[in-house]
Amino acid sequence: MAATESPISMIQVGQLAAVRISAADGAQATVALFGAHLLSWKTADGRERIFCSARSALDGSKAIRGGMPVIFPQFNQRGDGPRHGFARLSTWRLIGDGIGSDGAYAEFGLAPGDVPAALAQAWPHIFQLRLRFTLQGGQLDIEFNVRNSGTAPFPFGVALHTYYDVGQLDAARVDGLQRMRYTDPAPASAVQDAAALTFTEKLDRIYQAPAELTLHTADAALRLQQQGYNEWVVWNPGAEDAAALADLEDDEYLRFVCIEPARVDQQLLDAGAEWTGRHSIRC
Ligand code: TA6
Repeated sequence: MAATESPISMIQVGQLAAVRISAADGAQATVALFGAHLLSWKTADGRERIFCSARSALDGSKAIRGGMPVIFPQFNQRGDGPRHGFARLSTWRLIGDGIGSDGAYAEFGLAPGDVPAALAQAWPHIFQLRLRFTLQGGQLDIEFNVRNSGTAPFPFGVALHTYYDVGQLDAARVDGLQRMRYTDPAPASAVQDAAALTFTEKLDRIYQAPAELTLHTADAALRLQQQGYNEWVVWNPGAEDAAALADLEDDEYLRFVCIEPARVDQQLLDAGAEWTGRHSIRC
């Protein structure tokens, strides 16, 4: 691909407009403008690394089930707005693309005018978000930036709620969490004894984060790194909760694990200040 050529093309997924980012070596990602939501990431060998439910809405009527939902400005119910925030329910703008030394990239932006008024009511602040996906070979980098463009501090939480396609859940394990403290939704905290985290039943944990961990799938190892965030959230709904989710096939929980760099509690960002979280996934 010539250096001047754009790495992106516009496509449609379901009823959603999406951006396909193609690196020169064959790596490819698809990002819906609705939510700036990563729907697919194929490493240069052509393998899909991301899970997206066959039953997901793809029409903007509700959040996409799978991929990489962008959680902002609140994690789950830790705020007064919609669960997991409005970013995954708003249509972002494509604000840039190109090819750099780290690979092909596309960048998306969200500002108050892009957010449906009813969703923004509980969090009426002046902000700018930028989200950049950069890919090449077996690596995907995601940079999230929030700027407070208003005149008063505001609180925010953030997470990249990534659904990894693990092939078979019983083959998945996560290394790097031994001796790490975690909470599940119940506030009590515990320390992980096991060297590896495996998935035998519903699991929903928030770990005080080491900077790096490794997800082993049926046939690959993915090194996950984060910078700027505070936690890793690890989630699989298990059989019972999966069956209660209308936008997930009953047996699809057997194919994915969510691992999310996160800042689960809302923290203040000063007027005029910005915050950047970096996440990199290497296969
Ligand atoms: O990140 C884990 C979590 O907060 C879980 O508690 C779980 O319910 C999940 O997110 C999915 O949330 P959603 O709103 O997408 O159904």
